[in-house]
Amino acid sequence: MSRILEQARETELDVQSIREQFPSLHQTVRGKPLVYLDNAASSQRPKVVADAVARYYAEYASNVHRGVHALAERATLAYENAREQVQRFLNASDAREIVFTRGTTEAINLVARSFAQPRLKPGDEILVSAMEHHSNIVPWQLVCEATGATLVVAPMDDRGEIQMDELEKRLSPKTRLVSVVWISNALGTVNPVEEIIRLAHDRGVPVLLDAAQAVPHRLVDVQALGCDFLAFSGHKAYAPGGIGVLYGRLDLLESMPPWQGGGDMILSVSFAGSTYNHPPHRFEAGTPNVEGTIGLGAALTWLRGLGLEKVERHEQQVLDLAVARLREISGVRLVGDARHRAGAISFAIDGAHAHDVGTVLDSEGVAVRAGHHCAQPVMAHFGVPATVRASFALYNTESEIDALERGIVKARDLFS
Ligand code: C6P
Repeated sequence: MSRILEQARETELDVQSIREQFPSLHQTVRGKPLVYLDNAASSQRPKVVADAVARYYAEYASNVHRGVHALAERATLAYENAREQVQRFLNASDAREIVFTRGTTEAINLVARSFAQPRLKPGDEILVSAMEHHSNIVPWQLVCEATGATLVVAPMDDRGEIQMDELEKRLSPKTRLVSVVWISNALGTVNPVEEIIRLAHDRGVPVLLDAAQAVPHRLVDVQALGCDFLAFSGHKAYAPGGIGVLYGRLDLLESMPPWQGGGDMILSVSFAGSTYNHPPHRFEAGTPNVEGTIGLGAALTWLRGLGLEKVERHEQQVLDLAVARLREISGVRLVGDARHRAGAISFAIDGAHAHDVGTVLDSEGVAVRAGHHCAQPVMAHFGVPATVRASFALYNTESEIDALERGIVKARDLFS
């Protein structure tokens, strides 16, 4: 092989061999080969993750941090090893900065209840953007109701980009936290999070990043970013369901009270009062999702091993092709047109409801999501009740975009 060809291979993702690692991709749906484009909701899982979970069930299913027997010891080691795998994936400086949660939603609620609520007083402000997922809106509304603080929203423009000058204007002496989505699940917009963090930190305001749609698609380095909190879910990043992560700066986690009480989060308990464990255990009350954490560690180690720059480059090619094809289909309108986009595209077909389009695509074996994507304020901004969303993962191919295009043309011809 020539050196040039060899170099090209090294910088490219070997998508075919990756697809071999996903048994679920090799099936027919409604008589057609499956084209799975609902990755922003949940990705498919590689064999390496299923194997790691199966090994736990077959060999050492047990509780953690409790038993003294061999199986419990092995489960505890695997659980804490998964924490270190997540630490390495995020380049966090300390494994104690990794708190296991049920997902992004629980991670944001944890920060809202344990970090924000005790600090907020009437008149204080939490700043979010107009393109947040409901799980980065409602937890803040709940703490605002409880404390008299106000939720402030940085608007977006008609491309679906945050208006940065407006965001800056809304960073006031009353702002106590900025909580923004890195990549929008509804539009695919990639937000300038480095700049948002800089603007907030210049004013001494901490930042939480909702990285649910970023972690599966790009290199995440919490030290380079300098964010104070970061949340993501396993099931969108090739890992099991019901497991997610809150990264938090250690000094902040140490300053936060527990938000749920139970086993494992205590140092001592008596009826006179209890003392609390240190982070991260302080925030992990009760028996955790042991198999989920083991699967998460396996998934992130596998993903990192593939090379996230390669993953990002491949997915960008697939997404750019999808955008170019959709632009050429008359009667189809992209919803959101951000200059930096990753992971997902949203669109509407004139005269057709999103759910009907989704059903036609499903009949062609193409799995997409149709609806408001848990981002109703985004739908309201664009004046639509719902969109069709195609969202991509590292195993999607350019020929799958052909299938998407054929399905969309079929739906357009049927409904218009
Ligand atoms: N978005 C989607 O189809 P959970 O449900 O806790 O794993 O993740 C919540 C969440 C938070 N932020 C963003 C940006 C998200 O995309 C999601 C989940 C899925 O778009 C399900 S609504």
